[in-house]
Amino acid sequence: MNSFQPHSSHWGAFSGRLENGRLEIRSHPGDPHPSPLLGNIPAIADSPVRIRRPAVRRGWLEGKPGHEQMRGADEFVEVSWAEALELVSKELRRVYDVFGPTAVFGGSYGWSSAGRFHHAQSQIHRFLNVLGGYVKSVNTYSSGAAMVIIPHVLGPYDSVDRKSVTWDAIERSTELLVAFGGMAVKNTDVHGGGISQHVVLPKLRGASARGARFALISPLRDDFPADVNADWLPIIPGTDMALMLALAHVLVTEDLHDRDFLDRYTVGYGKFEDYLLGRTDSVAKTPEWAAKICGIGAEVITDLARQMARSRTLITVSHSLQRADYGEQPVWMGIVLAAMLGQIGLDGGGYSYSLGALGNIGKSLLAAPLPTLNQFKNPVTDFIPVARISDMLLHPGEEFHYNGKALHYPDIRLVYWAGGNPFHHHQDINRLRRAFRKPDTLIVHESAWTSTARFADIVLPATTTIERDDIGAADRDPLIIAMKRLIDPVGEARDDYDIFADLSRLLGTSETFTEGRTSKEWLAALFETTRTALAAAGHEAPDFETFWRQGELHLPTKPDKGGPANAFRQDPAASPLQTPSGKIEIFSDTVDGFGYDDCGGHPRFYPPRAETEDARFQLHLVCNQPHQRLHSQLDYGGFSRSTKIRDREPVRINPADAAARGITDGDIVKLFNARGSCLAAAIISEDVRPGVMQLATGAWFEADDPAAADAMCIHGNPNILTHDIGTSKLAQGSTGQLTRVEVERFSGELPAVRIFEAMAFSADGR
Ligand SMILES: Nc1nc2c(c(=O)[nH]1)N[C@H]1C(S)=C(S)[C@@H](COP(=O)(O)OP(=O)(O)OC[C@H]3O[C@@H](n4cnc5c(=O)[nH]c(N)nc54)[C@H](O)[C@@H]3O)O[C@H]1N2
Ligand SMILES: Nc1nc2c(c(=O)[nH]1)N[C@H]1C(S)=C(S)[C@@H](COP(=O)(O)OP(=O)(O)OC[C@H]3O[C@@H](n4cnc5c(=O)[nH]c(N)nc54)[C@H](O)[C@@H]3O)O[C@H]1N2
Ligand SMILES: [Mo]
Repeated sequence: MNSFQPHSSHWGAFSGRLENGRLEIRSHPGDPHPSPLLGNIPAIADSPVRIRRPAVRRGWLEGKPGHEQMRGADEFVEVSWAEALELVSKELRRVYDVFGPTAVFGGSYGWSSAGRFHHAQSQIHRFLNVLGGYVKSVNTYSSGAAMVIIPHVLGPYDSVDRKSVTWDAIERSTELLVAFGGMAVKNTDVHGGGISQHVVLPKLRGASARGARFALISPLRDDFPADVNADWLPIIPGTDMALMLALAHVLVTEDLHDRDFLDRYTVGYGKFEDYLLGRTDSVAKTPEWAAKICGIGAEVITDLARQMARSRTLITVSHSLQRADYGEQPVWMGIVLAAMLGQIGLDGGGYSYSLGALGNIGKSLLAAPLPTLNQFKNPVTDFIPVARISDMLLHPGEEFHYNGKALHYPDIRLVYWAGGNPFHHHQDINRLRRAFRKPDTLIVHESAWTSTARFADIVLPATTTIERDDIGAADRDPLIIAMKRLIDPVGEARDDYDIFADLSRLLGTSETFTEGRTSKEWLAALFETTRTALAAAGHEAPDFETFWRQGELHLPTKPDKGGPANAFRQDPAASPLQTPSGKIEIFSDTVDGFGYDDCGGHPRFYPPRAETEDARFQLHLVCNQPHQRLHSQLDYGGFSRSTKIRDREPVRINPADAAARGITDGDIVKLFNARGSCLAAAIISEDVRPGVMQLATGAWFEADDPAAADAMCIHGNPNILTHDIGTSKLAQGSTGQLTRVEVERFSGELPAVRIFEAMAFSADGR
């Protein structure tokens, strides 16, 4: 019998062993609430969709003019590693020599895998930096709007996000938790880098048992755990600003706002109040005004505002609220509401951004540095906000606005991706397909034939974590894990590091890139930073070999001092916030000075964008995170596939909307709007507000006709429907969470989903 070996993933620590050719997985014994996502892992070992050999797209290989138009519809030719590396290195050399590093897009956004050394993002950025740099992307799909607005009004994003109100404080002191966008436990299954203990559900239960109450503001009832009794306010998607303003309106008109707090800790409240009460635009933001917009009754709003003023109240705003048109506004307005309640910095009260979005947010900070690979410095200063990728590829040289600057899109010739899946994560896939047909060359490292790999010119097969040794560690997770190789590499798959090391040799940059180390030597070297820091602070500090033998190591945590908000509350002059005024900016002169028509000097309600008014498409589609996988990762895994119906991604619809369209449970339906369409399988559910449908992200995009300009996704990827417009000129964040659609029963012949099958290769024939 083989013994179970420790390992880790973004969705939990676990151990595994290969027994009679089958991969067996066990959750970590210290995890109180292990994630069902572990059920996706065994398929890694033998899925036909794994990439087994390097492959090159025929059109690219033959180099005929116009061959780019065949991207995504062409055949692939398998080649040897030697030939593949030769092709990649020559093409890199050509582009760097002829066009320079500003013609290389290496942003390569994506979650990659857990593991501190074989972290694909770190590896590709280090590799490209040594070669001369690359055009990068800034911010994330997760939090594109918040990362730009929060520093203007509350302080550096990191200090706000990382030092949020803790779960311990919530369990101890919160009386009312008002969750804009909810707190779906499925989201806390994951945390980037790893999570050895899933505590959110037990903590919520603990707070509930003490008598805390919860207000769930979401179009979906299951955005809060069912056994933690929350009041569900089923809001119309995209309208939280109206509700928040009305809550503020009640606080002012009933004199429930904390004037002393506003005077002492904030700037610009007066200008905001003029807007709130309608002195500047003749529209008072009353509960009656809001009710018509957000679908929550005026009495319910008034009552909630009163409860908020009476209780120790924590306001949370989810990532999802800002992954939408004008997403900066609700993030900012949540801060303003909390300031009006005057509880920022009190135990279990105030404001917390994105609490409940990821499993380690709200846990204690670590008192030791994590092992981290140095990516070196990127000499190129050109960048795009991450979700502007199609704009960049389609409109080289064109001007765009971002955070007070007018910038220009670079002219990209080569795109290199490792550890991300743009054909999962980006909006308006039909537009993305046009954009990805523009550059000369697209190189992708992948472990499986994802939709992105199928769109590439050169595909290099990468190992997954279970095929290599690594160190597992994550922000706010107290366990470092010896991630031991569980299976041999599948096919000819190689580690990203070894691929980049070989390419560096061909390109003459090997010494700098590898520093002369093998992977195992790198693990020991990276671990040493953490060991030294632990030893210096007098903590247990085993050497690498001992750690590797033991399988895991507990890291010390910092005592919970309540974060920066706490010190600020005690003495705002001695511990100012890192904003221009040192205070909470309810009005920001900086943002106002940018003069944007879509993000002004104080939070406000912007009417829906014109395209959402198209009378043909009036159902709201919520495109949220999937409960059955992490994004698109391991969509071919057992747990993810067990949730599909007739091989399609499930879409939920309210009974009234289904009945009006003659749709019954389990029907294959077609969702469509002006940008595209997809098939999905209907689940009829009262947990979805009327007028709203919900289709999770992550089903691998599969075109009905790969050559067609406007393809239909036959599998159920919502990004064929979402629009590709930034949140505002301030942040240019992704707005993928929400879109508008119509739906009908699909009556045509049902095309088979083939995206998880083995690729067919063309015989070489060159
Ligand atoms: N409509 C809509 N779209 C969204 C969202 C939404 O709410 N609505 N959410 C957005 C958000 S928040 C995010 S974070 C993004 C997520 O978007 P991504 O992070 O791009 O999604 P993943 O599926 O995690 O993609 C990671 C890819 O890396 C590969 N990979 C993993 N490990 C390795 C490795 O070691 N080496 C190599 N070479 N490859 C590896 C995996 O196989 C996978 O294909 O999606 C965004 N897209
Ligand atoms: N299981 C699992 N967990 C994950 C991920 C995953 O892929 N799988 N991805 C992780 C990542 S990268 C991130 S960034 C986080 C994302 O964290 P979030 O962005 O917060 O997560 P979502 O599930 O996209 O959205 C949460 C809920 O917000 C609600 N919502 C949508 N629009 C509105 C609105 O206009 N108003 C209100 N009030 N509510 C709205 C939806 O009902 C949705 O279920 O999740 C993380 N957690
Ligand atoms: Mo994310």
